[in-house]
Amino acid sequence: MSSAKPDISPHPATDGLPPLGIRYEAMELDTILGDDRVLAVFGFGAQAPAAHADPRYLRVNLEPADATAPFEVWRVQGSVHARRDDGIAQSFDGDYAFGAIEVDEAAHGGIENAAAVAYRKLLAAVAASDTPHVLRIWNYLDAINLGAGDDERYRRFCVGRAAGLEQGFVDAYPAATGIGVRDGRRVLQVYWLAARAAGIGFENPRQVSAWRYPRQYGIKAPTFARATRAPTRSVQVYISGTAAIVGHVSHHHDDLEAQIAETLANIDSVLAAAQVAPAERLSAGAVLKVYVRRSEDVAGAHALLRGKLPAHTCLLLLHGDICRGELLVEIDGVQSA
Ligand code: 3EB
Repeated sequence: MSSAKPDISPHPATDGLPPLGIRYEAMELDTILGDDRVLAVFGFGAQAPAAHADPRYLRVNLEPADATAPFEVWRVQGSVHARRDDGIAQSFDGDYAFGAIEVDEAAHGGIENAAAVAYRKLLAAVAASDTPHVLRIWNYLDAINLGAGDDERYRRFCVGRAAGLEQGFVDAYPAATGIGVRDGRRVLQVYWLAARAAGIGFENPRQVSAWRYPRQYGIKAPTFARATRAPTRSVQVYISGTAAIVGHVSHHHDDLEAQIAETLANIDSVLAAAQVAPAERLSAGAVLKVYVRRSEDVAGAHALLRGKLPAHTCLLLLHGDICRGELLVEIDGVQSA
């Protein structure tokens, strides 16, 4: 008889990762990257450095509302190793991994196949790692609303993403964001956060799950959870891109204030579903990114959110296109408690 204690747990060990540190910081990029506890750094818009030899840096081509946007910095507890191979940038500290891939659309026959290629590479990269559990994905593509009906670029992206995901995640769908950039550069950008332990996906009772959207929104439904609760020792919930969708229907056309109120109601609802206590929901422990379609709405969106959220909630406002033409604003972020 073996003296080894059998593992009777039906679930993988989730012994409680340290929460990821997520902050907006206005420091020099090289100073930030000098810290080996930094897992990833994001710059936003044309003023940010386009690239860096360090694989941990990624520029997202969404223009910030303020001329000088801070960097978004992800910090971990372990020391980070980074590498770039086969066009994929990755960094690891043992608990977490950051990964980023950019796929040239023309080189792959268009956005649909570029998405399939990106997701196949993502799955292969995480499967080959000690951090196979994808907690969160961001997708940024140019001209997201271009094209009519099922030919709309966002819908073709969804078809390609579904094809690329045939192998499937090891867990249920992670939380995600899908937003349009306007840089005219037809390069699909996908980046992700993965962990050595699995998170738990949550849906929003006020919304139809994205993967169950009816046919009218495209051939292949989007594949994401409304939120992922990270396998952390303290509560940390990654909130997907959230907009004024109730059921599966967009609400409050042309009404910025009502769309923001509905979006915040949706975020509160999904955080409640993820068992975040009322006092912690959209509290000072939230770091939120606000994507605003029309530049003339940015100041108004900022003022409305500042009026509704605690003073210490971190907000970053970016010009971005939302994947349904009638939506003026979308918010994603992380709630820590
Ligand atoms: C929505 O609720 C808004 O395609 O990955 C939000 C988050 C949206 C992620 C995606 C799309 C995606 O349907 C759009």
